[in-house]
Amino acid sequence: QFLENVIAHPLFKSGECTTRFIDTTPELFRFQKRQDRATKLLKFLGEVSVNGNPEMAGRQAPRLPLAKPIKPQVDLAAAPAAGTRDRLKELGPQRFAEWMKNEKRVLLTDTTMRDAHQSLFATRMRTRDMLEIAPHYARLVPELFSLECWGGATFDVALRFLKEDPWERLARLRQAVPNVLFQMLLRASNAVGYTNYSDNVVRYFVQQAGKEGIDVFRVFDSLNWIDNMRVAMDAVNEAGALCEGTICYTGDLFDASRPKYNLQYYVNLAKQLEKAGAHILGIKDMAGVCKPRAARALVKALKEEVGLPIHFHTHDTSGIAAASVLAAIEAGVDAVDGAMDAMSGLTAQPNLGSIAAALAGSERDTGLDLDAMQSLSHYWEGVRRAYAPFEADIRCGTSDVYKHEMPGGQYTNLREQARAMGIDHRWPEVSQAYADVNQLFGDIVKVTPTSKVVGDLALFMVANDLTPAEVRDPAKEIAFPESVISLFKGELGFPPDGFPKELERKVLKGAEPLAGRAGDFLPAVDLDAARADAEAATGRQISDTDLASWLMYPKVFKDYAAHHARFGDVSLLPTPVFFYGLKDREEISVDIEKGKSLIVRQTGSSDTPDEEGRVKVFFELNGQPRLQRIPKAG
Ligand code: 3PY
Ligand code: ZN
Repeated sequence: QFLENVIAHPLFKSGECTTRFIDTTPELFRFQKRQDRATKLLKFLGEVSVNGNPEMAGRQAPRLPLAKPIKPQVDLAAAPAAGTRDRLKELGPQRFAEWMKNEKRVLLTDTTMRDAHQSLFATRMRTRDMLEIAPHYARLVPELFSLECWGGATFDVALRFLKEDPWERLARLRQAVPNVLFQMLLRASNAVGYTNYSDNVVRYFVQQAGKEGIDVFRVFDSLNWIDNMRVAMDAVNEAGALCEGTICYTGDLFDASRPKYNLQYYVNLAKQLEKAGAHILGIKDMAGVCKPRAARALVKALKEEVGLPIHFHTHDTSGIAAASVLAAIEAGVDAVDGAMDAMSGLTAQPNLGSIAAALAGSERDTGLDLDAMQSLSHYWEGVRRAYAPFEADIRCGTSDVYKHEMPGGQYTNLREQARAMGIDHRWPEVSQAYADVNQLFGDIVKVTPTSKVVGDLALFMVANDLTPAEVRDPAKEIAFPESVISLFKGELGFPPDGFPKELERKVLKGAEPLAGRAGDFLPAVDLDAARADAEAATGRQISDTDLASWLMYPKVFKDYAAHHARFGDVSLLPTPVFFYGLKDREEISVDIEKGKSLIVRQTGSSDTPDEEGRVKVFFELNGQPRLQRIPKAG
């Protein structure tokens, strides 16, 4: 293994190692115990059988066994037709954007693998469920504009809860779908995190994402502060990818009582984004509050005032988002987002199949095969059943969204947080408090991470029975949540008119906020030192993508690495087995690498723990009996 370590070492690869390389590089002698992947997975399966997946604590499992999702019949040996990715390679980003504008048909993005599950079931969709259908996408719907399949909350949820490597997800998906653009959501200086990172970290992250296969970066800032987007946008341009500079839509264009978010506000932002190097202009209606009339007026004005193709994104929380999408299309929008039928509606995107059907035969026909979309949706219908415990108990659209303006991706999470705090039954108060906090903060854009701060304070107010007047009152002592203090310091940036001064004084207790962009104050991170720290913390060789994960979430990455060292690559397991465990006599096949499968069957377990508190779980692995002794928790 020494030789393997030498060959894999970054210094060796760069050809910069000297004759003292071996003496001065102790990690070359750090040998990992030879992996026995099968044993690790059995250990995990035993653990879930005996103690349950910790992710399921307090949740109700669905009725098992679940029917297998039905995959469409497709000849996977046939090469996929050329798609938008081939076109981007041929044209480059500038000319690709021109092509978009000249295209008659409406271009469609499918958000199923990112925003839809982020919004419907707390971002829990696992790589395996995406990978099973990815090659079918490549062959059935090559006319799609893009697959939004990465970024946003998927990055940290993959590591934190699913114990999967998001980079591995990207690489595997990329291999399966070579022809359609991959799109990610990037929170500008917050990258895929909840706070501003040093500029060189943001650059490094974008560079890696570009290298690993992201073609379209939807870049937004949670306060619509364009200066806070430049580093990320420049990095996207340097990576040769498509930069979708994005404005976040909030308020109501036609509400005269909130003139701050009028047409001119958005046109100004769009012009700044065009100048800052965007190839595409994104309109991100993260809460789904852009009513049809507003969508029409906004797209019309932006079409007149900027030269970029426009991409509209909304959520169906209100129940009428499809009307907004169709209005945007009538006004000439170039691309729109939706989710496959079975993953659409409610807090997710409107229904892609229905949008395509509504346009079929019209001048702006999407060119997509409706039956093919249906067959993909059938698959998702089966997949979604496995995630039932993570779904919010909502069954209908709600016009309440126009009042609270919660992003679709936050709604289910906030309800979940309220549940965890035992104030679930006070949800109408939480939703009112959310609207109140927005006003306390000066009517701001609410999207990750500012939306999280608003949610934190809303929960805090309800849990502590605080009124907005009490929060504002300088005489009333309040221990504000950390995130609120950070917001008022300016660590996420500033709204154009700043935060309300009186509350700022109260929250900061007289301390001054940052005198500019957080990125100008955060020192550059020494990436070599960070890599060494990550190696010391995890005991594993840190790849370039591992380093990016470490830079985003050191603690989460460390825990993930420990889980991986103990249980191996659990992303390979079928979803019901990952969450609910194997039932006795249930058999699964796990492809641990191309052409190498494990056939695992759980044959039984001891009813009572032994004197050391361990339960015996019996398996058959490729026909051979295996035993795991699992300490019973609690
Ligand atoms: C995210 O940043 O994850 C979002 O989905 C914001 O809408
Ligand atoms: Zn969204």
